Amino acid sequence: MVNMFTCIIGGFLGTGKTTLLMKIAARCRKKEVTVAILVNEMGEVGIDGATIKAEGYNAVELPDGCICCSLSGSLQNALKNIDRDIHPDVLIIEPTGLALPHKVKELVRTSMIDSDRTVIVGLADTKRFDELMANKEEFFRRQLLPSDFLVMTKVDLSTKEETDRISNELRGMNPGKDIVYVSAITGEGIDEVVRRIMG
Ligand SMILES: Nc1nc2c(ncn2[C@@H]2O[C@H](COP(=O)(O)OP(=O)(O)OP(=O)(O)O)[C@@H](O)[C@H]2O)c(=O)[nH]1
Ligand SMILES: [Mg+2]
Repeated sequence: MVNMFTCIIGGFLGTGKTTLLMKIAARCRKKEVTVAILVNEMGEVGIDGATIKAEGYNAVELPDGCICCSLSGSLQNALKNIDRDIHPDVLIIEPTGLALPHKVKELVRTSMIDSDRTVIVGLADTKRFDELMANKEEFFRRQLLPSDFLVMTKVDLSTKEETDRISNELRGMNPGKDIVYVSAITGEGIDEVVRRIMG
């Protein structure tokens, strides 16, 4: 049996995680790559899960808690069920915007599922970068630190100069990491993200 690989989409609340993962899933579907999506939400009503299912994807929701802490056992059970029942080529995990992706990666590693590779994509909202740096800098840094590569989302909302300035700041915080500019509106960067995830 071919093993699946896993992609964790990290990023603060409202950064564009669900929007990007739907684009990734659509690209995979075109290539006949099977995708399952595991989405963790804070509230009881799973809005993201419902949106994803409405598009016809295999979606598993873990609502009302955080998969990197209180729901870690539920995450590991869900992973085993996905591996057994769906066994996708690619599993995309969207943790809550308050989760630390390296903890999720460790839980994937110790869940004993057949995942060959786990990639962490770290999303930073171009439009809200300055606000987050002003108010939540330490958390923001910790959240992005374990990323294999970074994505600046919503670049359609900023000028090229603004985007480049933010990109320089992000690079300063994460030396040596590649940064992909992405817009879900224009489609910029999405193929590049898929290429990097698929390896
Ligand atoms: N202009 C623009 N808006 C975007 C882009 N990507 C996402 N958005 C919008 O940003 C908002 C948040 O996007 P989501 O994909 O729900 O963000 P999220 O990170 O999944 O949010 P939570 O799950 O609540 O943490 C939505 O209104 C999206 O339509 C983009 O590239 N450009
Ligand atoms: Mg979301």
